Amino acid sequence: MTSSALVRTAFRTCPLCEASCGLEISLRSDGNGGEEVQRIRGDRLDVFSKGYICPKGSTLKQLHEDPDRLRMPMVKRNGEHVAVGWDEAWEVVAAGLGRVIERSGRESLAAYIGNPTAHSLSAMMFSRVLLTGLGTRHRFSASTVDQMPRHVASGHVFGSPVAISVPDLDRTDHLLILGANPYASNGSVCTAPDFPGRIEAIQERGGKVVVVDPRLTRTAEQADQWVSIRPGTDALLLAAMANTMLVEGLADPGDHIGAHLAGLDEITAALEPFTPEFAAPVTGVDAETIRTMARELAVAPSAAVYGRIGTTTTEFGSTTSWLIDVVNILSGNLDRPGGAMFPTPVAGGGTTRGKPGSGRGFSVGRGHSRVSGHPEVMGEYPVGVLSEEIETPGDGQIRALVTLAGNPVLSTPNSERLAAALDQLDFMVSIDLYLNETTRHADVILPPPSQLQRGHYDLLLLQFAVRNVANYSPPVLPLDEGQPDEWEIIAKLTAIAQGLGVDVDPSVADDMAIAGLVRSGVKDEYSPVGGRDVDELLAELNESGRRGPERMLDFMLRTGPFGDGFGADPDGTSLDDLIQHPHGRDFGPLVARIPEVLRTPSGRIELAPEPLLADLDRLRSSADEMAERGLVLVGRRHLRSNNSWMHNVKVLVKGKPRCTLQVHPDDAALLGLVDGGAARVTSRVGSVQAPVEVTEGIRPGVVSLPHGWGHDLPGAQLRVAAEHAGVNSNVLSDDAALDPLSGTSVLNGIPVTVGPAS
Ligand SMILES: Nc1nc2c(c(=O)[nH]1)N[C@H]1C(S)=C(S)[C@@H](COP(=O)(O)OP(=O)(O)OC[C@H]3O[C@@H](n4cnc5c(=O)[nH]c(N)nc54)[C@H](O)[C@@H]3O)O[C@H]1N2
Ligand SMILES: Nc1nc2c(c(=O)[nH]1)N[C@H]1C(S)=C(S)[C@@H](COP(=O)(O)OP(=O)(O)OC[C@H]3O[C@@H](n4cnc5c(=O)[nH]c(N)nc54)[C@H](O)[C@@H]3O)O[C@H]1N2
Ligand code: SF4
Ligand SMILES: [Mo]
Repeated sequence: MTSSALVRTAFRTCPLCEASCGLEISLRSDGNGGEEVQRIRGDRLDVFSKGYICPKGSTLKQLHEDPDRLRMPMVKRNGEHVAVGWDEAWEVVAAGLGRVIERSGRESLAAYIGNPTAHSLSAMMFSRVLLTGLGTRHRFSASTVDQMPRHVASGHVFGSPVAISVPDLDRTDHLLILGANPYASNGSVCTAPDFPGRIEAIQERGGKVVVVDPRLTRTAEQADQWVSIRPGTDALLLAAMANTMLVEGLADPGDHIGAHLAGLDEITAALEPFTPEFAAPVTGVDAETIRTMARELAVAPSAAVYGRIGTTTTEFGSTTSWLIDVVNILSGNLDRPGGAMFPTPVAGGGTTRGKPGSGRGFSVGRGHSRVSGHPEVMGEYPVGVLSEEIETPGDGQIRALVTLAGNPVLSTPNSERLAAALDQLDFMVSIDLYLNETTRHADVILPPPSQLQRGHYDLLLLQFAVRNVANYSPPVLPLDEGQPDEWEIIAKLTAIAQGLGVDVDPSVADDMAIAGLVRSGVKDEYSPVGGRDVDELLAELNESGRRGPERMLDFMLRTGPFGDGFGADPDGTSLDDLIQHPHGRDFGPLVARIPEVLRTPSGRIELAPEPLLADLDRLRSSADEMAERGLVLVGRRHLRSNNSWMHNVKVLVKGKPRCTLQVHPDDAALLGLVDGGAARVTSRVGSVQAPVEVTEGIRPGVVSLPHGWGHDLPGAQLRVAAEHAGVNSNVLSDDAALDPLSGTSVLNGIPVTVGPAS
């Protein structure tokens, strides 16, 4: 057999973005008794993605083989990172954390959980273990530079922060997209492989697609209508659309919703001032366009409103997310085919556990951040306050930080301040694949295995999928000699932080976690295993010999809405069942879930929750000031990027530089900028220099820089990325600017001044 002979084909869900495409991976012999990846392409038989793949999917091979990807722990000695063995790394971690806990207490520990946590089964399952084990309230994550406003709105309206409706893409007749560009991002908080194809299918069946965005994106180009909006003003646009429906008698939530709805009168009154004429000068969208958008949405046979990053990372992020629900409800489109529907996640999620139809509801503020007093939201604080919590002396000052799959130095606001703050820490440990802009500050970096060396199930993202599907992928390649699995690293770090010493077996934390999971299932009288014997269930789970995330997943699948219920439904699913289905299992289109999905104390949809209603006053009184704003900065994404961390893959970064400042020709003339020249962009907190790209595809008064660049910082080890460094747009985003309801940073609509670079 030659070294290139095909050995086998493996199937795996791509973990790189939220689209969850199925991959077909051909493996050949590596000539040393092992296997290597020959080729990756879309899996045509995948029940959800049907062969779709984007240019990033095939780079799992390059990521696995990247010489810069860490294979050994790194310890910082005299300012330089050196590779060490695992035992030695654990010693340094135990000493470092131990010292800080002894001197300053557990409240001086902090954790930052980054985005790829959502794309790793290990990290999803064990980040909770870590956060509980650290025993600190200083918890931060990428959620507060992302989707937290969506959770807050859903929490208030439906009673659970994960009761999030998604557009029923495959059946809708009318799709209104605000602040999302799925042709670049492949969709977010709406899991839909080949999102572009699903948009085109709406048009092919005679439907209409409208895109609201300050930039003429590829999605807007494909759409039937582009509505160019002034950044940060979507809440006003939506309020005026809702106002139109109410005033013109077009508002009809439908019989299926009506009986379960509270707050219709309150919202009708509260929206009265938000006429299209009021919204027009602020949004830059004329009143007649707003009215037409509202009418078309209300009369379409079915319609759905969908908003993402351009709506959440703004100063009215929560209110905008809420108004999306309001418009979906008033137009009669919530919870019906072709409208905005709630998925039924196969591996039981927050909306399929506990008593159906009502619950404790949602609240925030179980604590406040020490320095600025921002309320806790979903157990965490705004990442925008991380720097001040490190810098400000006093009780509870952060002295040690754990990062898990995060790169906050590039991804969170006022980056230069954060980078300086990280240097003041007594100890920092990062679980990460790379020595990058953030982990260069760490005393220890603990590398997980590559994506291809881990099992996978999209536990989080399948909760937001446009079909009810399930797909498990076993590891494609074995672990390297001596390499712990990602969950073992997290579990061991947790145990060490708890003072259990460096010799602790990660299985201890794992066994505790699975027992806790089973106990909570047994305690839930609505679970198929409610009231059953914990030990008996554990014994049955253990028959497979599984541990770690796979054992937990098996339990969640079996007790989920399609599960075998440990005997209750012999035809139901389980991890064994999914292993028998390497292309996934399809449990069909979304189904109506009101009222059972609700978790509000009233058992109703709370259309007019108090905190959001109150925020309408802030919106109204900000309108004049918003209308007068000068030049503002927004972000953007590119299909070949993935936040900050895939710029070390050559095939993705080759070609002309993509980290450019987009400027409208009118502004370019006014500001003295030329295409290909350099601009200086300055905000309240920072200043960067970027190459200018003059384009008609952006609204006058708006400039755009993508985030996740700026790979020229000393101490990182990203050889390819360093040659395509770009600039970090988050040097400009203001850590003090946030949506007060969710603590989410304002990353779009940042006031800036721009001129030629001197
Ligand atoms: N290729 C690629 N895919 C990705 C990622 C990536 O970095 N690269 N990141 C992943 C992640 S973590 C996420 S959260 C998702 C995000 O997914 P999307 O939300 O689709 O992200 P973007 O492509 O940035 O689209 C946001 C759009 O909002 C517009 N916008 C900015 N300000 C405003 C505003 O005030 N109002 C309106 N209406 N629009 C505005 C921007 O011009 C931009 O076109 O993408 C995921 N997928
Ligand atoms: N200006 C501006 N800023 C933004 C945004 C924007 O639109 N505009 N978008 C925001 C959004 S939506 C998000 S989600 C955040 C992302 O913010 P972060 O999550 O902080 O940053 P990422 O760039 O995703 O970096 C991920 C890190 O995880 C590591 N990593 C990758 N895979 C794994 C893995 O499997 N395990 C482990 N342990 N580590 C891994 C990478 O090496 C990298 O260090 O950025 C936000 N920042
Ligand atoms: S769209 Fe997302 S999930 Fe699909 S191949 Fe590309 S990166 Fe992977
Ligand atoms: Mo994100």
